[in-house]
Amino acid sequence: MDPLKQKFQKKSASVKKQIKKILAEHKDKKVSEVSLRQVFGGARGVITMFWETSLLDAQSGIRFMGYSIPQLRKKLPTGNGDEPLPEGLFWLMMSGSIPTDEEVKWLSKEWRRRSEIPEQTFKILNQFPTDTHPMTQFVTAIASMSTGSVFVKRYAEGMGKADYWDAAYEDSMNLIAKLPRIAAYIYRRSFHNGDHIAPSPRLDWAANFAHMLGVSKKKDFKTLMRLYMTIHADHEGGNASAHTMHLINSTLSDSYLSFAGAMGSLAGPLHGLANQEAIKWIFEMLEHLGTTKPTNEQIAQYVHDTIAAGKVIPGYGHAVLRKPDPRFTAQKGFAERNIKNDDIVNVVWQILEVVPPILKGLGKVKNPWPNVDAHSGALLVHYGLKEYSFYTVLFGVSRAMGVLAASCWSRALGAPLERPKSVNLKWVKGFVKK
Ligand code: CMX
Repeated sequence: MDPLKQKFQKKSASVKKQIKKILAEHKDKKVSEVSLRQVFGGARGVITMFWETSLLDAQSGIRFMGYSIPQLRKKLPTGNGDEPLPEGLFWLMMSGSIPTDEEVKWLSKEWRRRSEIPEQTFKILNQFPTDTHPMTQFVTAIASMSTGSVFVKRYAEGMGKADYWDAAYEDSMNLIAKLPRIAAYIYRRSFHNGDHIAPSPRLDWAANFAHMLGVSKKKDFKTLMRLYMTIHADHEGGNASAHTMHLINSTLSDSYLSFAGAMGSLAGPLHGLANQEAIKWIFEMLEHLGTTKPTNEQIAQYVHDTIAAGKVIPGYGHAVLRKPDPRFTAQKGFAERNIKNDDIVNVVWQILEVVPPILKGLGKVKNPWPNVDAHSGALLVHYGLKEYSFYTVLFGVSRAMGVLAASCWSRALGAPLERPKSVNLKWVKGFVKK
């Protein structure tokens, strides 16, 4: 058994035992009461799911296995730069402990070993017109690889429940290993005439991804990809992509089909596609104003016009967070350390001054602060990755680590089929009468 699988088996067995004990004593204690407002309002705040890999606090933001993003930047092994290797985060989410340099090196090597793409996936991708949205290509490519699912094969052979986690682990590792190559292939066929770049056998997972995208030879771009892949990985279980993954996977549908569904959720503009929408909105504003150096007053007017047109300001607001997103702050920190005098980055920082007071003034927006999607585009544009319809794919490659780690946890803990209750108007009227 490989070293990470061993650690996961031990850790998940211990968590399972603790949950059993807690449930034996407290299973009828209420964790949530649901109001009609929540039934009609997207189930905000209703606790219905167990998600071990990360927990979101409305004020302080995301913690992965208890560690905040600033703590991860200090504690996780880094690559050839000052940002953490995403391999380290995946190890942490599976084992609960910070890995050593050696353990992270092992995982980089293991993902390289598993990274070969089935031939049919390239063939299927090549059927798409090159102007097909990259997320449509990404979802299809992921689903096409389910033919290699270890879970499906072993289930057909009669695998018992106790082994589900082992098969889910194999599928998760295989899928994460393959995603950078798939994503880079989509990028190069869509925007660089199919001029593909072969993977490098020497690089870590995120640096190899940066290398295959081929937009910048700068060392900083590889460093940015390590940070980007780390901070987008997980945001507890209730966000739309994670929740979709959890729901589909609860039917014992394989990791590939479950993750393809999750990416369908990520592709909506209120969720992951907001990273495309945020930079598109900035470019449209600059074109409208005829300058790359707008004043705060000009930006404020454009914000008011956007809201008056019945649209949202992409990259701002959140369903849970009530403070600036630490993932935004981490990207701002990267820009402050590595990027000097970039017009688009400066505009992102001006928007940070202008937008929150305007959103606060509307009186209905619960969180006027920037989220993860407000900054990422400016960093990518700086390094030459300007084709913003691709940005949600980058988010998706990273998100795979969190939701697939969580799916291993679900199988190890014996999570059942998910099946909440819905009601109709007749039921609601009867309920209100009572
Ligand atoms: N610009 C303008 N209006 C906004 C807004 C924004 N950025 N954020 C919220 N609002 C509005 C809502 O549209 C809603 O208006 P109505 O009552 O007229 O429908 C009102 O304020 C209340 O919304 P809320 O309770 O504060 O926020 P929700 O939990 O309903 O929605 C979110 C959260 C993220 C969908 C919303 O803030 C939004 O649309 N933001 C812009 C899109 C975005 O950046 N999404 C990415 C989120 C992060 C991610 O998942 O990747």
